[in-house]
Amino acid sequence: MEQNYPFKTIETKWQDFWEKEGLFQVADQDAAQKYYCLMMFPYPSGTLHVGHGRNYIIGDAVARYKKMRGFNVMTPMGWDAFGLPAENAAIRTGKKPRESTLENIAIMKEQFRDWGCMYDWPREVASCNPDYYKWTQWLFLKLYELGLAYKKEAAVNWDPVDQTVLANEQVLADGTAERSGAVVETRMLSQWFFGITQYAERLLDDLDTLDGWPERVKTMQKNWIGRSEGTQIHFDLVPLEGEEAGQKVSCFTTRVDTIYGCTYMVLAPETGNLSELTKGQPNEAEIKAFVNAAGRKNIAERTDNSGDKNGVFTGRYVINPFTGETIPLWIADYVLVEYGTGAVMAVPAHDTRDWAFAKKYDLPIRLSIQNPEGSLVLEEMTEAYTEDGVCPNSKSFDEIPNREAIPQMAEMAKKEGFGSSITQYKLRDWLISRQRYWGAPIPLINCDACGAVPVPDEDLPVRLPEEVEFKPTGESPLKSASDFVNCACPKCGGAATRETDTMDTFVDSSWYFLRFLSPNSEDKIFDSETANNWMPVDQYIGGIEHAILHLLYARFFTKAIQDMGLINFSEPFAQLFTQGMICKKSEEDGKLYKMSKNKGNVVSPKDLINRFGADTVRLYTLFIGPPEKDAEWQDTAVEGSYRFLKRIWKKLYESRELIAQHGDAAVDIEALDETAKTLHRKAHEVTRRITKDLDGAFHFNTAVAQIMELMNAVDTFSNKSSNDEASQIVLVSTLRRLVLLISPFAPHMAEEAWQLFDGQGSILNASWPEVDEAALVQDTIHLVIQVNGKVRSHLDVSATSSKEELEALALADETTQKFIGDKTVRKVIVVPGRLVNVAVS
Ligand code: ANZ
Ligand code: ZN
Repeated sequence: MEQNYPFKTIETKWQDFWEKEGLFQVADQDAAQKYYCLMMFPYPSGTLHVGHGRNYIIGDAVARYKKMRGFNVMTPMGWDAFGLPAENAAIRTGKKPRESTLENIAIMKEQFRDWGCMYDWPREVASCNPDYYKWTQWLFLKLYELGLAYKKEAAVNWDPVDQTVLANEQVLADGTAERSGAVVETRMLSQWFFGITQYAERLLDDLDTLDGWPERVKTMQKNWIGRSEGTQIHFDLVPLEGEEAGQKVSCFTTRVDTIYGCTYMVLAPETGNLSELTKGQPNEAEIKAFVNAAGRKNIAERTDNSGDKNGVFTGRYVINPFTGETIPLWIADYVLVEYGTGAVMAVPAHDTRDWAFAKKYDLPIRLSIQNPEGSLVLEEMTEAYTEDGVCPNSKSFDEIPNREAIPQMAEMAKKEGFGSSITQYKLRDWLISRQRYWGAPIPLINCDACGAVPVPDEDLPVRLPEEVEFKPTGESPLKSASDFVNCACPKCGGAATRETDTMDTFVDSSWYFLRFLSPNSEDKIFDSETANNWMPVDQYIGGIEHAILHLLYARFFTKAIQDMGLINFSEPFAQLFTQGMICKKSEEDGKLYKMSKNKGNVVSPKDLINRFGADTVRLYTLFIGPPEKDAEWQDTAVEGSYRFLKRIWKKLYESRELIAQHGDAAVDIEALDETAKTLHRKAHEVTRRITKDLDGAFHFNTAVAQIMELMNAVDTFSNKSSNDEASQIVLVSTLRRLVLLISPFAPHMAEEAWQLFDGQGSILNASWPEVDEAALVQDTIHLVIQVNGKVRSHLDVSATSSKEELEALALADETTQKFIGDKTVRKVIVVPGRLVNVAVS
């Protein structure tokens, strides 16, 4: 053993060892006592900073801990390797996306190794490899067969910077693109969708079964799915001369109770048959111009309650089926074509947006809810009344409390055939086609004779052509790759063309956890039995930014794959942990920002690992604060972790002969003096607390603090110990325990130290230390004695002393007596087990 903590040699040595021994490799058949520990697989963006490291270091600590607890830990790693950055770089530099992606993967793999993060590398997958995306395409075709993948003309989010459409999930609340930051526009385009809405109810209901998920994430998903109970009402369209009667305009409302106050109806600008509907109207040109302008605005802008509402009259009328009244039909930009039926029965008296619109365009307003006091007067209202009340002006429902009116009115609509109760979801189908190159090609062929024809299974994968030109035209290079585009129709053999859209990369990451279980399977996507045995993932770890997108899609895929009969479970992730972000002060403005290249506040792990070692970086990362919270990285504090590890090392070095002598000799509690007993008790107390910290929760920071306390106790002991054999054995046993306890956090040092005790093999194969209840029994306690709130004396007293005994002992104490002097004792406060305060005056 070297005297000075030789972290460099140790770390290289053990990283080689772990790799050679494949210590984190599990076999398919090890699923009994399984623990599937998964970190979200990263996008290979290049070099990782210490902020990224948090996720992996947490995961590695969990995996190591669980392995020592006797679990068969499955902890695979791979690459979410398709995506725009590599393609954008290709446009800038000409370097092929595959090349730069593979380079980045190599760099990041090295970084994982440098951190001491161990994975089951033989299970590695990269979503950009043909043997992976073959199965992404295969899944697409299965969904297509089931009617869950389809193409439709739709109002879509268009990102003018990245030149591609985006899923709703990829557009932020302020209407900008999550990735490029561009203001997103609305366009009508023919696109591929996955029918996630068919799973809306299950995705919502099953959230209740996810006890191991943070409430916050479940709430976000719930809101995103957005279940709404309401009524669908069909209004008759008043026919123009020569037009057929019987056309209907349907709307979705959650407030059918207000229908007697509906004074007009509004359509979304993107309504399909709008031009037909408004053909020949005197203001036809104005309508066209309005529709175009609305398309250039984004959804957030259009639906914002406080924003300006714009519209135009269609020249047409509909009939309110409840009142029989003829009311005008308008178009307004606050109505979304994608929600409900894309039409709204406007009730300006009771809906804020309708109120603003009616005021602006001077449309009639009628009260249909009266407040409980009966004090609402239309002429005096300055805004919509959106609360509950009773229904005035409502014919047979007159004066009924409005909440009771809702089911009754829906019932009537149903009976009369002009409506029904329905459940509506905010969730939209998942738009998956991207007009970009670096993704999995959609495996369909368009034939003039046969229409859309799926690529036969035996022809998968549809490979991405590698020799394409990357030009800043905003068009996918696939479009101009004629070898790729032109093909024979699998059905009739005639000339046909391939789809040139690729799939959203979230498709790739929606099923990778299943591929990890059968990474080399060539003839099927994965082995069902293996999947059933190993799934669900026991612990999933990743960023909160994936609370909606990735996690919802992965849940959807799991359910769809279950419905294909390939698996017998319906949720992929039993426990979810979302770590907080590492922030750092920016050099520019001194403010705290999430660590990122853009902010110029990135700390590279490389320099730190060179100076202090990986164990220091790991320990600091885990100690920095509660892992679910954001934390500030402080370079100077890293040294603190380094000093702590050096201190442990020094102690081990000084004790090397004792360790050699006593190895794992058992502690005989009866033989211990008080000092030795105290250390022994501390070691077991700390074990109990750390185990608790790691089992239920992810309290790494308090676990590390416990280890520091234990180390303090070791030092105190060394100064006071009587150094008899029993005391030596306690010291060795405590050090042994400390090494085991710190091993998930500082594994390299722990492995090296373990050799002192054991002489061979990995500490990962050792058992996590047990807690001996007998060691915890405390027969003396340390009593603090205060006089008038100031600490004046200490006493070691029997742990079973009663309050009265403690009071008596304190007052009898000589030092205490000295401080009381000739003053009078007014009051004695006893905190059992800890403290006595004597108040005198
Ligand atoms: C009449 C009404 C009266 C409404 C009233 C509200 C208050 P949630 O709860 O989010 O589901 N709506 C329906 N489809 C719409 C669309 N495509 N674009 C914009 N708004 C739409 O909201 C349902 C309510 O949102 C519906 O109930 C409808 O307005 C509006 F005093 O109908 B309501
Ligand atoms: Zn054909």
